[in-house]
Amino acid sequence: MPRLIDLRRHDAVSHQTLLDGLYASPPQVPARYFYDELGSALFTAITHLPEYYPSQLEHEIFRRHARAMADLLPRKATLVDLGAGDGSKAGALLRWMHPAKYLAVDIAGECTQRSLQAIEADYPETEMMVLACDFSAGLAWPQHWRCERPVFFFPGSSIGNFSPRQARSFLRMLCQLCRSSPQGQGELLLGVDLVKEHHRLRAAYDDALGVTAAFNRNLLRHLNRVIGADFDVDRFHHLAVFNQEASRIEMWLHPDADQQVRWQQGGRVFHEGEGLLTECSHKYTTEGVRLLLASAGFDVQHEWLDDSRGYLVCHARSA
Ligand code: AVI
Repeated sequence: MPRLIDLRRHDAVSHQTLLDGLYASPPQVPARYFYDELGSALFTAITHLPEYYPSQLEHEIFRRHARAMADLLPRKATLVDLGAGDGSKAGALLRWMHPAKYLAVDIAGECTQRSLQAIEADYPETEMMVLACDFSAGLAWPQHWRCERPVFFFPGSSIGNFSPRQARSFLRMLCQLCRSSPQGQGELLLGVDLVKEHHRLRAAYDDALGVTAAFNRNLLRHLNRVIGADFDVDRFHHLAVFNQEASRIEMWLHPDADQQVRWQQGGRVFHEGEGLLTECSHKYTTEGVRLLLASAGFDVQHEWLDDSRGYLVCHARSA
């Protein structure tokens, strides 16, 4: 069973960020609250939906090019999979790359650990470990851990869930970790969803089966548990809009009428017409990705696009 190191912070600080967001105007909730057990399962279901093209396009790129990518990466590397989930996205790389270590980082560490247990035997030359943490708030190595030849793997266009400014600081932080590795250098493989026809973007976040709607509304159930709130989940509906100015999909939960919601030591009215912002998913241009990486201290080495030019995988090296 891969070792699990738990660096999650169940502290007052992350709680306070959540409460500040709930009192803000418009109210908002950090996207990490999507991912309880059910939320993680619903997200996996989303990645199988025909409308959710990012997974399909990225999969196509890795299916075609994983071997070439692996050839470009250092031998005996440490593959650091950010938001590893069940480890399936890293599968194609693991197969060709044979890294010395595979460090799967995920907030739902136990789910990841269970998934890795099932595949561990297929990669006997790779030591597997799980780091349970909310890496969006920062990433630190476990004590005494030496990260040799780091290759950060950040697929799934999760970079899009940061604002452009947060994305830059996050990538800068990765670049610093590369520079502070024993070799003074490291690599990044980044998957990014690109701007495309609006109807296609919207459909990906508002699918016909309502799986994304369930994923969004499940966040309220999760809040009911973590802060003892009494959101009436049935009274909130899912909305996905493309904000062209900010080049991002926004997911909202709108109450069907004014809703008084209480939680431990607080509460507020969520007004009809005033939604709760649950997620932003920024969509980039190829040029935008290059600029972002350069501003964070990375040099782009290679780029791979799918046939429709809707999704980009970038290989960059810390400068
Ligand atoms: C995890 N992240 C990249 C997904 C996205 O596309 O922004 C989360 C998601 N939300 C709704 N569908 C998928």
